[in-house]
Amino acid sequence: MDEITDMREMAAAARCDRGPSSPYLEKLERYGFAVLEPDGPELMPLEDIMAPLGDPASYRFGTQLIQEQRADSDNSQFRTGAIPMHVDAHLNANGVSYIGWECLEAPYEGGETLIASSEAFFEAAPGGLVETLRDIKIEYWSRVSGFYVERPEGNPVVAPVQVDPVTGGDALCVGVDHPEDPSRNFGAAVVGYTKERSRELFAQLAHVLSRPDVMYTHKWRAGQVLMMDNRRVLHGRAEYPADSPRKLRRISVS
Ligand SMILES: O=C(O)CCC(=O)C(=O)O
Repeated sequence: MDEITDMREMAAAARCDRGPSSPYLEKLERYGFAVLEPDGPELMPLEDIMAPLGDPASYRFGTQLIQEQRADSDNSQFRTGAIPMHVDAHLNANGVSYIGWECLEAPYEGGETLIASSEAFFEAAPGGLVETLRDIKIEYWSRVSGFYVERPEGNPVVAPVQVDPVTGGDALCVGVDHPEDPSRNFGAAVVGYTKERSRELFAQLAHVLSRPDVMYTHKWRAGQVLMMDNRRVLHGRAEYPADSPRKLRRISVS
């Protein structure tokens, strides 16, 4: 990853403006994500930012999602707890290559979006863990209703090491199970492992993914757009207080 050794440095390099000639596509290709700042007289709408990257990916709710607190929701997207690191669309029949979020209201505390570079993960992870990842498959299942377009073939079973579409190197394609949270959106288990062994592997993964040389913590400000290549970085969310605002608009494309 050139001379960059810390994800904060990478995030600084991945920053650009949100104007009509923003270089965000180059940033996205180089770093796997880009942060578009709302400075300048003209801001590109999120739809226009996403347009060169593919067609909007449909979920059960349609193609765009407003992410904010909703009373009595069983879906962690609409609550205030942490969301574990994952890539999108394991559970959705329509794939996702890029995700764009626009911040409509920033939380005053917490609620950071967490971004882990898959390339940095493979540089940081112990060799034994990477070898194990090459040998296993992980099954995922949904724990929420009305969110995903169900896959006709049933629960997806996915190899955690895939090919990075830009570098041709390894890409980490996982959702970390977090059984401590009884209301999480998805469950996951390593095929053929006992529950305990599976838990241990997810704990090891979560540990490496949270290292500062692997994960960047993005603190929101209103008007920013965060772009991600879902095939090259993982994401999650830090919890935030129930009395804080937090409103993001998400469009994913495939
Ligand atoms: O709210 C966020 O920052 C991330 C939400 C998330 O994990 C997702 O949309 O898949």
